[in-house]
Amino acid sequence: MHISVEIPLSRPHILVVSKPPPFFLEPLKAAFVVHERLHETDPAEFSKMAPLIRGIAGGGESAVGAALMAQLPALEMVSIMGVGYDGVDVGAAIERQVVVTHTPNVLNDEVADLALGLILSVARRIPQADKYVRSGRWASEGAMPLARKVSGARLGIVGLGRIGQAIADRATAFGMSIAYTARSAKPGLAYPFHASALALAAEVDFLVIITPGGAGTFHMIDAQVLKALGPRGYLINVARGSVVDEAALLEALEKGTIAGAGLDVFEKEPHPLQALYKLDNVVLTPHMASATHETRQAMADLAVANLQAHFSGKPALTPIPECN
Ligand code: NAP
Ligand code: 8YV
Repeated sequence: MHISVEIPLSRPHILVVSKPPPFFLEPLKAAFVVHERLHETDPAEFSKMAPLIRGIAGGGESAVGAALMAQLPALEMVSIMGVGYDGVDVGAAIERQVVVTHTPNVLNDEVADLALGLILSVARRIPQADKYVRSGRWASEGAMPLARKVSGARLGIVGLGRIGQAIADRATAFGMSIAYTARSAKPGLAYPFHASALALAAEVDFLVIITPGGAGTFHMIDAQVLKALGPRGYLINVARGSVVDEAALLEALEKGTIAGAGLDVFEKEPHPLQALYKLDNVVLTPHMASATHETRQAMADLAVANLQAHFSGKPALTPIPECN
């Protein structure tokens, strides 16, 4: 028996391109006619519905390319639940006058907290210490080898934007000295500016990466930068895997060119280089810097609010800078 479902014309049709958590999907379904990954699950049905689709909702890692947009003649907006939007072909969106939005600021604290967590974890060897206790080595072998002090150390921040500044605030409370690099110096901030990641790396103990991904930052952290960071230096990446040359990083970690690394993001997710798993001087987390109930809820709320604003005739709340 064929059941035909009547689709209300008044509610805008939205294509969801990620696997959204319920607290993102449910409000979307309440406000819009949602086609959940229809382009992947049922291409024939998708080609029938495509002319109706006016919005795309996705996550920070979603790919929204020119080819997908070209199939959606009524597309008006792309709402990303995440601050990074390097999977979106922004040029193609702008050419078609499609507004792209993201979720800045609501995750600054969370990502900065994890950056500090990774610094502490890798320097104080917290994951190894946990294993040391559980495996009985404390009882059988005595105290663990000594670790590295974080308070008072020199921190370099690559990308002193919204999250970079939240990292600097936390590091200040740890008595760390702070220096940074970005595309341009920030006249309102007292921290010393270095013109490149290479120059900055040579001056610090911990180098934290918190720039956007994409072509502008691809492999900005290469073998030369790691060499400048040196055998007592640690690399922390909470930005995007593409910013770091992962093969060069692996070699630096294996040879002791740098002391260690704390990594939340990888070139091919969810498949970090397997050789990293064997190393004792890295702490690995699964791209989870914003992953708490509170922050993911705030991100989902903002991503939905952007769609609602646009489709009720108001300006989007947080368009990406290129669409402003
Ligand atoms: P933001 O406020 O736009 O700050 C980005 C900073 O990066 C700015 O200081 C910018 O310099 C700098 N930058 C950009 N391109 C650069 C380049 N080619 N060379 C040197 N510096 C460059 O962004 P945000 O909100 O802090 O977020 C930063 C990024 O963090 C996001 O784009 C995302 O990729 C990543 N992120 C990761 C997670 C995670 O789960 N691990 C979570 C959230 C965000 P100027 O100020 O001079 O332009
Ligand atoms: C999330 C992120 O992994 O905001 C970003 O740029 O990388 C993270 O917050 C993701 O985007 C959630 O959709």
